[in-house]
This record gives sequence, structure tokens and C-alpha cells, in this order.
Amino acid sequence: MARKPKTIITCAVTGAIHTPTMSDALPYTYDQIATQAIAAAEAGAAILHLHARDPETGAPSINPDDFAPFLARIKQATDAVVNISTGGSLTASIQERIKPAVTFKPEMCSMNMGSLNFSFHGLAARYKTWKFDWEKAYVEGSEGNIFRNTFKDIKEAAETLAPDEIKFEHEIYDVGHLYNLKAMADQGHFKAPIFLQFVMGIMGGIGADVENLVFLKRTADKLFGDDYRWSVLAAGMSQIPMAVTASQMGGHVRVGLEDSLFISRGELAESNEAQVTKTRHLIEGLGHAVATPDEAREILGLKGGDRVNF
Ligand code: KMH
Ligand code: ZN
Repeated sequence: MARKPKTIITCAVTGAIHTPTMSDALPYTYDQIATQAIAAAEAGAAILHLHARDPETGAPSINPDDFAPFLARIKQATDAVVNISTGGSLTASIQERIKPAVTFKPEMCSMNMGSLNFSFHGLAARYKTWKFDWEKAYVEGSEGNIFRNTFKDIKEAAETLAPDEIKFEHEIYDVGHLYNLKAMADQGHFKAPIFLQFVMGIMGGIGADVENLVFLKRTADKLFGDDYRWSVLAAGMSQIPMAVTASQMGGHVRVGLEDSLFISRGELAESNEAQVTKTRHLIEGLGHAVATPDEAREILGLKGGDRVNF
């Protein structure tokens, strides 16, 4: 009998949605981001999806200077694949957003495949006081956010990054984004195997449920045949249940405090590592092995950790 393919766990360590008030575990200093990323890798995350933050205030940052300190530490301490976000701001231009990836030339970076309303304003009502001044307006203001990713933006990002041979984590927030990707792949912008991250449960995108996942996967099969690999991230409480579902359907999984602050219903996670460990145990308990970083490199066709610029 053919062996089951291994499951890649990505850990998205801090992101740009949650704020320090929401959980004491959310890392934002260079040391906290490095320490939690390294622990997540040791627990079984083969890929680390990384955003930066201002180390004083915890506000999301896309300044390459805020990435450099933790990238160096992570590289020294782990063999994990580093994936740098190009979606760390809902207001900056695409050229600003890709600067960290252009600077550090990681093995992977995110590539958001369409424009959408992108909101988390509903979270604001849960907090009466805030740790930092910027947080309340940031969270409430997301009610008016459009996350802009036009065809021209995506083309500019793909063309600028093409010489660096970075594998994209294509963020697919809805079924139409698969068609956007197909059109651009047909124009030669992306190399097989393409890597899809089905993003489920963001307000503005598709909801996190099994029927929707089956529809996304069926559509991807129709459009990309054997030329793709896929993973699921579900926002909030659905995170770990949908990750386990994806693994049972032959997909890869993404967890981490970027996408959910919880370890179980109503209980905050102590760390990224805790979410990775729980997910790993569930996946392994159901008979799937978890991929090492080198196995993830093989599955996704990555350039190698020795060809990055950090
Ligand atoms: N925070 C996720 C819902 C990116 O970094 O480019 C989407 C994301 C986007 O990870
Ligand atoms: Zn991200």
C-alpha cells in the first residue's frame, strides 16, 4: 500500500490582526517572536510564517529592520523554512508590503490572491481597556478596510520577486481567488507545484466549514490538476478542528497565534508551541506523520535554506 504523504505544519507566529490586549501570549518583541518561533519549530512546525511588529508598542510593522533581528536568531537555532508575509498592512502599497521579502529573499513568502473586505472590528467589543493607544482604533477601523490585491499588484509582486526563486504561499480567501490565480498562472507568473493556503473564516472571505473546504478543493482540482499542494488556515475557534479535517483530506495545515489565540473553545493558548503540539498530536493520533523542514522543502520544491539573504 502506498504510504500516506506527510503533513506540513505551518506556524503563523504573530500576524497583524490580533493586538497585545487580546492575549499576553501574543509575541511582539524581537525576542518574543524569535523564542516562540523556535519553540514552534521544535514542536513540529516545518514552516514559520512571519510578520514583524514594533517591539515597543506591538503594532504591526512591515519595516525590514523589524524583521532582521528575529530572522537571524531563527536561522541560527532551527532548520525551519522561513516564510515572510507580504500582507502585513492593509493600507500600504504592494511595493512597501513586499520590501521584507525583497530584502531577505526567504524560501517562501505569502501572496494574497484577490481584493476583499478584511475586517476584525467585531473583536473590539470584547475589551474595555487596551494595553496600547493604537489598538482600539486599529481594530475598530478594520470595519472600513479593503485589502487591496489587484491583478496589477499581484503581477508587480510576482515580477519583482521572480529572480529570487521564492515559493509563494497563495492566500485564497474565497473561490474566486482560485480563478485569479489560474489566470495569472496561465500567464506564466507562478511555477508548479503551486501552494494554496485556503484562508477560512475571515470576515470578508469564505466561512470555515467542511462543505466550503470540499468546494475549494474540488475547484482547485479542476483548475490545477496535479500541479498544486494545499493547506488550510481557519481563523478563530475553528482553527484546530479545520486543521485536523484538512489533514484527513490529504492537505497541509497552518496554526499559530496569527490566526487564532485559542487552544480550545474559550481557552487562550499559552503559546504558538502549544497550538503546534496539540495539532501535531491530533494529526499523528489519526495516523499521519508530520513533515520535517527538509520534507516540506521536497514536497513544495523550495530553493533551500542556504539561498536566503539573512
Ligand atoms: N492573516 C491571515 C488571515 C499574509 O500574511 O499575507 C492571512 C495572511 C496574509 O497570513
Ligand atoms: Zn500572515
